[in-house]
Amino acid sequence: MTEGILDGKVALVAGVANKRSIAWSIAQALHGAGASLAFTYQGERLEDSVRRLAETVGSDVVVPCDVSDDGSIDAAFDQLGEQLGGLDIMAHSIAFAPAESFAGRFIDTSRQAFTIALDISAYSMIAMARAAEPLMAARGGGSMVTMTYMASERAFPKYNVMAAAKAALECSVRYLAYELGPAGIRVNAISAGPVRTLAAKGIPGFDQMEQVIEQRSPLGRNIEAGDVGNAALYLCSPLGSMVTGTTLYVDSGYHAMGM
Ligand code: 0WD
Repeated sequence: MTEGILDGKVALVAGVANKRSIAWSIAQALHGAGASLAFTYQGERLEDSVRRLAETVGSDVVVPCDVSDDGSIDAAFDQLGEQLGGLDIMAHSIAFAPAESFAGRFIDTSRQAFTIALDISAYSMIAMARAAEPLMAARGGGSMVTMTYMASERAFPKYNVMAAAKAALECSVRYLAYELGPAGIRVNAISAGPVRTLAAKGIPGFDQMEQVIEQRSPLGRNIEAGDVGNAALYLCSPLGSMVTGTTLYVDSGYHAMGM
């Protein structure tokens, strides 16, 4: 049904670590709809695995980009601009907080952990949006999507400083949507239910989060990364043409429940 809907479109996917990454599911959904793909990876550690995955979707545009470093972001987008000429879609699927942030009490969050979590998980979306803006404007508009979690709105034990980072990210999405709207660029977030990825392993009580979804969500089962990929495809394609500044829940409807 969505085959060919993104023919001729160029999409950048940031945040692939391995085949379980949500970013990889987004890449597959966009590729399945006809988009040409480019990837950024965090550092040498991930280069081989990202290159290998990129090959399977016919992409050889694989560029290093450590979002904690402005120089790295500038260099990545210079290279992407040269290689691609423009950009229609950007998927930001990146987050990080020091491991100890998830272990203790939120009240004990250090200034340093707070700064790192907010920098990598929220500021990076602002910086990447700024770098992508001229590439999308050159194509007459575009669509950006980022990944969030409902701990931004309600307290989830142990999610701690990452929850504050996600709240900042969701707020940033609204401001980016407001400022980029006149250029025809849409900006949205997907609030996903728990998905078993590398990042999820670092969150204590992840199993319990999955159990709660099964027991209490309207649909009664956990989501899969592919469900997020499909939602991203909707937001980044003409199907979502008038949708911007919003958070779309892909969580079996759990957010709708009071208890
Ligand atoms: O249940 C889940 N897995 C959920 C994840 C539920 C709701 C939201 N999310 C969000 C995460 O918070 C994140 O924003 O989805 C996004 C993607 O997370 P993921 O797919 O669950 O995790 P993973 O496969 O680990 O990808 C995150 C990647 C990093 O991987 P590792 O595990 O190596 O830290 O973010 C990237 C990196 O590839 N990343 C960076 N990229 C560039 N520069 C940086 C950095 N400094 N730091 C982390």
